[in-house]
Amino acid sequence: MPRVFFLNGPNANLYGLDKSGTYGSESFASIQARCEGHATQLGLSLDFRQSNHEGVLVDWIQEARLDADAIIINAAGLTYSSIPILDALLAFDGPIIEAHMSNIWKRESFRHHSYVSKAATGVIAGLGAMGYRLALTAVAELLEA
Ligand code: DHK
Repeated sequence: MPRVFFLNGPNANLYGLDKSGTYGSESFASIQARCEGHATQLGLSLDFRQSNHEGVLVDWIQEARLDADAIIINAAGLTYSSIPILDALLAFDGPIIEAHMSNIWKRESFRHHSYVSKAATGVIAGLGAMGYRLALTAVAELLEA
């Protein structure tokens, strides 16, 4: 069964609690559970993780080189600053989907430049948690191709 790492960056654990409402009302735990259900339907083994720490995310991306066939990543605020995350992603051979809950291009200009995009196979943004499930579908199809 193909193995997918779904890596979430800083503050993703606050989805559903964020008072701005930018990320909707669904909790991170519920989003994770729905992704796990969708992955099962697609025949994917999903490892869904979140960290507030850049180095932990780099370690997980390096782990994926040995243990995963594809990566889905929402590096959250680190998307716009982290060359270490970019370098780790560039060392990964399989498909990489960059996912964002919000449409980052509709937001502040500092969110318009993504380092993650330089390594991503494709980008999904602005569709909330549905985009996460679409990312899983994309990975399933890319791994079949
Ligand atoms: C999530 C975050 O935490 C922000 O820092 C990004 C991203 C956008 C999202 O839309 O999922 O700018």
